Amino acid sequence: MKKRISLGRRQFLTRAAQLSGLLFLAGCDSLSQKPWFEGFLSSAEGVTRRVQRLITPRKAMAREFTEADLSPLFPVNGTENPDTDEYLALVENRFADWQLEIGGLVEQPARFSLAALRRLPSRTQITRHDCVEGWSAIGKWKGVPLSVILDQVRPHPQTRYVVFHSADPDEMGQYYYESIDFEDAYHPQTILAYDLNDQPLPIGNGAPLRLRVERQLGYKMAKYVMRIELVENFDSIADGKGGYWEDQGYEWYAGI
Ligand SMILES: Nc1nc2c(c(=O)[nH]1)N[C@H]1C(S)=C(S)[C@@H](COP(=O)(O)O)O[C@H]1N2
Ligand SMILES: [Mo]
Repeated sequence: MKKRISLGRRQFLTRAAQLSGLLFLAGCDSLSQKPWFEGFLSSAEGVTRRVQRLITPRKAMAREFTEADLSPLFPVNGTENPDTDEYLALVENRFADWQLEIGGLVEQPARFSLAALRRLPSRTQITRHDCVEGWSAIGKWKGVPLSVILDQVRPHPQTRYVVFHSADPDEMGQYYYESIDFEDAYHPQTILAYDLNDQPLPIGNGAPLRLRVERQLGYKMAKYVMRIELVENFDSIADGKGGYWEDQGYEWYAGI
């Protein structure tokens, strides 16, 4: 397993600055004028989420591309295979025994097999993925809108966040996790994807299910999603910052 190395906040900011520098050097005028770029810079500078929301309307759709724009190969980044006994057993049976579990502050906790998820309404979108490590790629994702799942489990009124728990632990035993708020959870492009480029999601890209939340940076898009938990706050989850990388200093709101 490729290890996830913590960058730390200083290094993260340096990377962010390098990335913006690279874009300028490359003469990416069109990129640098895009709202994601402003959002990225302002988040790196610690501008509050409220101000960020004034800059980038959250209801806006992320740009969608065409088949002709697809990257020849969608990269694998971070964990390449969770490599735990539990995960390897699921792979062995081609995820026939896998079930997505949804609980927390909901009226109707539920479990969905992969077949059940595939029977639900789906959305397909061709979007660009931007990683803070300095690469982007365009891929075609198909999956079930998160809103469809949320409607079935009926969140309690005090619920504020949706947390995604992944199958991959780091060398300290801390599992990857991420979270989004309800505004993003009900956004039409927020999907739980089971296909990439018309094929079942490869292990490297998060099989059998990964989150796509298209107006945010790559680290928000949890791969290997096993369990979804609805919460009012992050107090009881890991270091309480709402995500694996957030616990190490990354911004929680990674809007682009
Ligand atoms: N479970 C899990 N999800 C994850 C990661 C990871 O290491 N583990 N890496 C994140 C980062 S930083 C990026 S850029 C994307 C990479 O997705 P890809 O491997 O499909 O390119 O997944 C994100 N989601
Ligand atoms: Mo990333």
